[in-house]
Amino acid sequence: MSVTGLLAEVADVGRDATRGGYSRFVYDHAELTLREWFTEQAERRSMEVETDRNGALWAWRHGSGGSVAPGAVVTGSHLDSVPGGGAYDGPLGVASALAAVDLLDARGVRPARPLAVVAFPEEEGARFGVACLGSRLLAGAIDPDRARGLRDAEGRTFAEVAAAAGLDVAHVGPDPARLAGIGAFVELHVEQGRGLADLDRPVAVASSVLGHGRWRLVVEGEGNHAGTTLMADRRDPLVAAAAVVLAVREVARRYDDARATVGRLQPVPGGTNVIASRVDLWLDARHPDDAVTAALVADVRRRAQELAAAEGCTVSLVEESYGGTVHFDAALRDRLLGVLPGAPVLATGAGHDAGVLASAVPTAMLFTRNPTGVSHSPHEHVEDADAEAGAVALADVLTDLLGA
Ligand code: HGY
Ligand code: MN
Ligand code: MN
Repeated sequence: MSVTGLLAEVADVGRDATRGGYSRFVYDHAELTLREWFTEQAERRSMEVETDRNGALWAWRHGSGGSVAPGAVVTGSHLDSVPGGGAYDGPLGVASALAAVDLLDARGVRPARPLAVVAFPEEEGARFGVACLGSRLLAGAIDPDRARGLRDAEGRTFAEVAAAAGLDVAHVGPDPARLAGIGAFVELHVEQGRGLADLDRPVAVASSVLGHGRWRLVVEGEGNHAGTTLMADRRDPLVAAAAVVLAVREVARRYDDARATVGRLQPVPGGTNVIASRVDLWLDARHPDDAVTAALVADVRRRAQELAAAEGCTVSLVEESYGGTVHFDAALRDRLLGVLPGAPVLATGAGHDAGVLASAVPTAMLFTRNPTGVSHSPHEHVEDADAEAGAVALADVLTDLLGA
C-alpha cells in the first residue's frame, strides 16, 4: 500500500477542531486508535506484533531461510503528536516503514536477519512532559520511578494511565537484551525545515540531532481580586512571567545558532477577573554545543530571578529533560549514502527517538521533503510523490541492511 494510502486511513484520527491539525497524546483515545491501526496493518503483513515493557509497539518479520543472522534491522518512528500538530511528524515514518515492507515483499526480498517496524510512545512528551519517553526508558536514559511518577495536566501519573491501557508498569525501564538484538535502527521522518525544499530534492540522510532540553519555571506572587486590588498593591506573577518570556528571546539572541522558546504558559487559577497566584511556564532551549545551552539557561535563570523580584515575586527553574547533540553513526550514515548516492546530508534541530537510541545502537535517519518547511503545525506537508520516494529510499536501505 502507498504511504499516502496508509496515512489516509488515519487522516481523521485525533483531529483537533480547536487548534487545527492533530492532537494525539499517548494513551488517549486517538493514540490508542492509532495503535490499533498499526497492529492491524502489521498483522495484514504477516508481522508479529508485541508491546515492549515501555509501551512501544514492535512488528516483527523474523529472518527467513536457515540460521537467522543476529542484529535485527529496525525502522519506524512515533504515532503521538504535539497539540495541534501536523499529519506527518511521526506517522510518516511509521507509514513509510509499512510501505517499505510492502516494497520488500513485492521485490521478493528474503531478509537474512530479523526486521521490525517500531512505534515509540510519547515521543513529543506532550502529555507527560518528557520527550522520547518510550525510547529513553528503553535506553535507560530516564529513571523508571521518575517516569512512573510523571503527571499529565489532569494530575494523572504515567503509571496510572499506562496501567489502564494494559501496561505492566512495574517493569518499565531499560531493556538491554532488546537493544543488544538490534543491528541498526533507521528512522524516516518528515523534514522539519526547508533544507530539501531549497535543494529541490525529495530525500536526505541525517547527520546530527541538535542538543535540546526542557526546563520548568514556576513564578509565584499573590493571587487576588482584579477589581479590588490597586495596581500599587500587586505581586502579579503573570506580569513577571511575561517579562521572562521576553527575556528568553533577548538572551537567546546573544548566542549564535541558539533557539529558545516558551510555548507553554499556565497561570493559576487562570480567571479573567483574577490576579494569578502562580504561573508555570516551560523553556525549550537548544544549541549544537551543550556548554552554550547551559550558559544560556544560566542567563535565563538570572534574568528570571531579577524580573520576578522586581514584581515582588519568586521564581524557580528546574530541568525536566536534556539530551546532548547527537552525531549519527558515521559508518551507517555512509552506508545509507552508498545506497542513496547523491542524497543530501542534513542536520536537524528537532529531537527524535533515533537521537536517543543512537547512544545504544548504530542509528541513522532519512528525511522526506516538506515543501512548507513548517512543523509542529497543521501547515506541515509532504507531497504524495515525495512520500513514496521516501518509502522507496527506505526500502532500498532496508534491502541493503537486511543482507538480503
Ligand atoms: O521537540 C522536538 O524536537 C521533537 O519534535 N520531539
Ligand atoms: Mn515533533
Ligand atoms: Mn517527530
